[in-house]
Amino acid sequence: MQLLKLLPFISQLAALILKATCDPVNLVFLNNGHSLKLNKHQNVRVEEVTAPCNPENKGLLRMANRHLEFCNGKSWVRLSDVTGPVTGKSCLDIKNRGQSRGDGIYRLDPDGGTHSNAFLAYCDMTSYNGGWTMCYTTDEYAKPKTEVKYNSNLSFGTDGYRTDCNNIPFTEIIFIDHQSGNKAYFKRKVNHPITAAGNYGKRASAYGLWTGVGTMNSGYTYQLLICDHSFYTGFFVSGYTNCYKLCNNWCGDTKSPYFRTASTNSGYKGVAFNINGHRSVSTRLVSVGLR
Ligand SMILES: [Ca+2]
Repeated sequence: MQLLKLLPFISQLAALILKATCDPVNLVFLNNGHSLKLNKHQNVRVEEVTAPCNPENKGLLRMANRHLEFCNGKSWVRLSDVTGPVTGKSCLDIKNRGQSRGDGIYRLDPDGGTHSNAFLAYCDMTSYNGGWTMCYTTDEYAKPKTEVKYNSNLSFGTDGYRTDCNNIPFTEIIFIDHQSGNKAYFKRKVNHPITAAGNYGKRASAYGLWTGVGTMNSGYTYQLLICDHSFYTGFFVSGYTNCYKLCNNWCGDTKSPYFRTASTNSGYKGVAFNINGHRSVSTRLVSVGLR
């Protein structure tokens, strides 16, 4: 009975903690199976208890060794292990530190220091050994310079997913075609990381040549554009045909494979994944990520 009395107070403390660390969590306050209305600014305390974790105590919270734990019906689980997303400078940083929990949402803080400017991002921790900070999913346009807000209602793999890739250092870029499941990534030949911030609009020669890996024509070396131009926005990879492209000048390259989202120009609509994109192509859902 004492445990049941504690439950609403315990739950509210958990709600406060979860609200501070992890937005997409909803808690329902229950006492004897009935939902409770709690007073504002109510003080709560979690105590160390000796209750067993069994199906009857599922959802119960306790303090143990100065950590908050909850009962999942079978065993006590430390809340810090399951709620607050892992934080790192990038998805690759999290992976390299051995803190990957697989594909999913993580908290990124590219400039380190205080985490007050950290944000949420989807990390692909499996494709080609993982560590990809996924920047956007779109079937048309994307503006990675300014569309940087993660929205939990637009999950990765659905049109509109976004996060802030501007300060993610990378030497590799991945394109995922959600229609076919095909993936391709490109590795900068000079193994020196760049960031999108400060590099928008440069001629592709600024980053040199890239090697393609995955489902693509291996007869090409590739080039990268990072664009925020009225003609084209977003990341853009295409073959190198003895000419480095600009965001609004694609070297008249009507042969090599393109990996791009839609141009605002009516002559270059659609989304290209491993087909020539110096023309309008069909629409398809793609994601782009960096590591
Ligand atoms: Ca920071």
